[in-house]
Amino acid sequence: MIKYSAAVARALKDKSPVVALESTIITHGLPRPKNLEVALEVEQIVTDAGATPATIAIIDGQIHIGLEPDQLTQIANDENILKASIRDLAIISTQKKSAATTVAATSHIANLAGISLFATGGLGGVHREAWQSWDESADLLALANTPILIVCSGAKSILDVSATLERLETLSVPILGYKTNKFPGFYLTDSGFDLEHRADTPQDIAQIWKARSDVETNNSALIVANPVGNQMDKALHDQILFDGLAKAKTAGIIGKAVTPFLLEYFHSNSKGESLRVNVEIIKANAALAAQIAVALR
Ligand code: PSU
Ligand code: MN
Repeated sequence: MIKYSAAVARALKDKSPVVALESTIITHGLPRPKNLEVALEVEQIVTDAGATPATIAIIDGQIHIGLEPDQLTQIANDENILKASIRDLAIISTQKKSAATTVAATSHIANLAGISLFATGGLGGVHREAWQSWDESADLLALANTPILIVCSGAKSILDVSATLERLETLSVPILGYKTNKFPGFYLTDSGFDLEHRADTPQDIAQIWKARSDVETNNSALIVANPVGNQMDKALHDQILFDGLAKAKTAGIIGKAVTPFLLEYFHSNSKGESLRVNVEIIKANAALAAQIAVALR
């Protein structure tokens, strides 16, 4: 079912460090044509840090782990590419469609391949007003059920972060702040919520990851939350979020379209600031994931 790129196949065979990268961020999270440029740069960052990048996507029904540059170009330029979560995988592959994979689907596929490191921007979680909409990302259940070490910059700030943290606690998904005791806020350094645990080196994180099997708590993800260095202006962030949420409501945006709609709203209204931060966090998270992968050897 899975096709590996030559580089990823070799790395897995040699048991050398591999970092999974998701594709929804490329196709539904960043504007074209910048998305392709960023995707290529992120792969280079992983390579420079001593690991092999494994971008995951489905092309014409084939699940790929590791994309060649022409395949990356194809998905980045495809305006009609689907957004696949775990439940979509068998359908999309059988029907020979193309799709980018979310955090949930990427984690699932990476785990199938025995890849334990994964870098993304911000996790999905509980949406605002979820008590009415019931909109909760499938990322949460995937994190509860998939042994993957995921480096991110917290949950997306478009979400109800408080509720997302409560759900992660219920689902027994551990969170480590990287050099911080604050849960990062995606576009913002600090979401306003404290974290109980932190780690300050890739080596310390690798040690915790390994220790999980000793106490049999290795069935879930381990979240490493890495805050952005230079955050978006808070007032600008809050204003765009307020306007975007109202726009999404009047436009009747629901389901899997909500997150891409709001991210696009940010990118179109922040004069490049949300894009700058989104790119910065993806790069920093990819670098840290590669360092942890190297430390795990
Ligand atoms: N992080 C980003 N940009 C993104 C995403 C994460 O910086 O576009 C994607 C991930 O694929 C994540 C998805 O799984 O957004 C969440 O979508 P939803 O809320 O529909 O579950
Ligand atoms: Mn949703």
